[in-house]
Amino acid sequence: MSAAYVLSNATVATMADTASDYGLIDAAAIAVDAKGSIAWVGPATDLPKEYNGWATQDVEGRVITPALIDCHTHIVHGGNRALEFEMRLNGATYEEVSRAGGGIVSTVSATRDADEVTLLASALPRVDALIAQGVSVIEIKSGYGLDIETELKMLRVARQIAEQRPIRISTSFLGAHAIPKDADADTYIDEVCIPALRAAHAEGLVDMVDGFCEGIAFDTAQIARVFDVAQELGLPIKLHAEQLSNIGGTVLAAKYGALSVDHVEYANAEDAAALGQTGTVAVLLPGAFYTLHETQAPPVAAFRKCGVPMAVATDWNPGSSPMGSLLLAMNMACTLFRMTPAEALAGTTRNAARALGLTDCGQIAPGMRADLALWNVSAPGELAYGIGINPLHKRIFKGHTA
Ligand code: DI6
Ligand code: FE
Repeated sequence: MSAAYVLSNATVATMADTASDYGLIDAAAIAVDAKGSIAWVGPATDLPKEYNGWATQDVEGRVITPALIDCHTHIVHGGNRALEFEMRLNGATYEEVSRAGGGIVSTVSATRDADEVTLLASALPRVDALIAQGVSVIEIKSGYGLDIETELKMLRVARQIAEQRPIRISTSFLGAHAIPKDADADTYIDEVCIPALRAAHAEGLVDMVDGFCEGIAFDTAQIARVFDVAQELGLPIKLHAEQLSNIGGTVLAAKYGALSVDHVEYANAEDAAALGQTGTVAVLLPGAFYTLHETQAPPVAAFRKCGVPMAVATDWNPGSSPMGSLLLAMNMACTLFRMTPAEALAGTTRNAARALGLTDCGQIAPGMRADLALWNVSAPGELAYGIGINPLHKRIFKGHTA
């Protein structure tokens, strides 16, 4: 347990629900209590007397934001797909690579072949790269096992990461990610995916349930069967939807009160309206858009109009988004999708927390965890502006510099 302290002389982007844009406070102070929570934030001149006795750290005018949250990753996986990258650049499409037995299925073999120690050892440098950019929460999906044993193995490794590093991990069961080679999709859902979900849940390995609703993966009826079990188990859901085509995944997910729908390049105005009604977050993944040479951008203007909260994540995976920088994802969300820098930062803080169902982080406000990022920039808009620049000064995790 750390002692209580006050960070002073800061430019704070609170990203609070109640604030517009960044919720900027100049010449601000943040009081962090001994339990690692934020006790107070505001202009330093208004600091209540009760905090006067707390140790003060002058942050020399730096910008402080909530620590970042990467709300969509597949960082536990075996092998890599550099060969597939070359195939695509020689003319093959993502669907062709997938139908030729490449794509997700090739990562499945590599993940099945790797033991827990190997998987953990390959995931930790990815985690470290995100921590070095001020990330405090990472969502990690299963989905490269496609058998009961390997799905559980991936999730166990995801849980172990939080024991090895100062990071919070949220897990998503993504058994419905791809159809195993030579398998029938319906049989796979009923005989492998759903039993794997039940087993993983029984071991406490599942925080959320995800799926890939797409022509090359599972249709809405198959995904609905998985979601019914998620509901029965009391688990929140999210969905990879409308990434390559529109087959109704977004509307289905909204019906189930999903936390988020992810990718959504092919979502339309009706989809945006459905999300607006349920408060479901649209998670935008510019790394996959970029890697796949996609040209259809997600309907950001419609999301704005319908009040759909937007998040931004790396989708770090070996196929469609081998992207190890959340700051770069923010930059690309602005340049490729026309998000504003303030929306991009909300997308990796407040709205990313919401996409994970977390209510104690992603904003600088009393009662929230003191998960903070201190940046060597003079304004928060610089975070999305730089391309491949990491201006992190230091990260604070639950009150501790780490
Ligand atoms: N959509 C994606 O972009 C990733 N998964 C998904 O459902 C791709 C994963 C991969 O290609 O390995
Ligand atoms: Fe994904």
